[in-house]
Amino acid sequence: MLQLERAKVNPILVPDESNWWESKAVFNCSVLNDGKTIHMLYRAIGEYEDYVSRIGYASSNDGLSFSRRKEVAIYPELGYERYGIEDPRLMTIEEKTYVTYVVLSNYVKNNPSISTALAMTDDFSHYERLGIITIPGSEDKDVVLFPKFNGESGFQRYMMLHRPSNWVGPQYNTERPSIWIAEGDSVTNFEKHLPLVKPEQSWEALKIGVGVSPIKTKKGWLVIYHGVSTDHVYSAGAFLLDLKEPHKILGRTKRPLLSPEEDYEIKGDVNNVVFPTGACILDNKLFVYYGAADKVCCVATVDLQDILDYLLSPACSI
Ligand code: BMA
Repeated sequence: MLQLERAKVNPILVPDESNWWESKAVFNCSVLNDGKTIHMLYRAIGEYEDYVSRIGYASSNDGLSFSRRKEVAIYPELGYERYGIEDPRLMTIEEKTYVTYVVLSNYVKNNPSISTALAMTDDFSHYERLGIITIPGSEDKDVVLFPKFNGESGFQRYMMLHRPSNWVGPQYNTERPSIWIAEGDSVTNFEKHLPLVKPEQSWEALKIGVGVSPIKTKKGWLVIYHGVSTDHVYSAGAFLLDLKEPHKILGRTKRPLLSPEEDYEIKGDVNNVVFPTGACILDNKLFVYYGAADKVCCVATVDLQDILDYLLSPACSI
């Protein structure tokens, strides 16, 4: 059974009490490796009363040691962002850097409805808002876009994975919040939504959601995701999609690759959470970045070839 190996230096980012907006919690970090620098965006909490999230920026040369910028990278600015911006996920599409992030329509404690927005950046300092990209009322988060997609016909399409929590029941052909796939003619306009991956095992029985933007490998699109059990334990798993026909699942982990075990994953602002939100490849190793217990940022690694072989082997489904 394959497992991700936690970095010895975990947690790699902890709250900074001297910086108000990230003084209580820093978690759910996403990364982008541009070949020179590993850029990171992470969710930050500076107070518990309203629990409004902001997004911070850090960078690294080795994927383990990150230096942070003092200023907030993205703060709630527009009307639809007012109650917090959460869980940034970075991706490159046609050489441009995008970030999806969750936006709330009300304070966390007032049971807000949830959407996901998209922004674009050239420098990780300025973020051009492209608006909400999910369907109103779908309670949609865990949204990532594919890097670039050439379909069977060679026709260029944009593809998205998302998790609309409200799309459950017979009319949606899924009993639990599932990972959906959609196609679009631009990065902001998606259609042809279909359920792709549904909860199957006990560790993911309550709901599942994608963690990181699909990683293009020789064997297929590698996707890391999270699953939540009925007792609210968050774990990480993976699946592999066909390169040309991403609606085809080539392999999927039956058991989690990482579950809460360490103190920093078991105890925090929300206990028992391993929430993968970022990944990059360094020296043929897959670095998976995750939020632990909604409190700190961590990383765990696996040999890229090993995880691909595993996903394509019978061992994966035992
Ligand atoms: C999800 C999101 C994440 C969070 C996780 C565990 O629904 O809100 O930001 O890390 O729950 O609490």
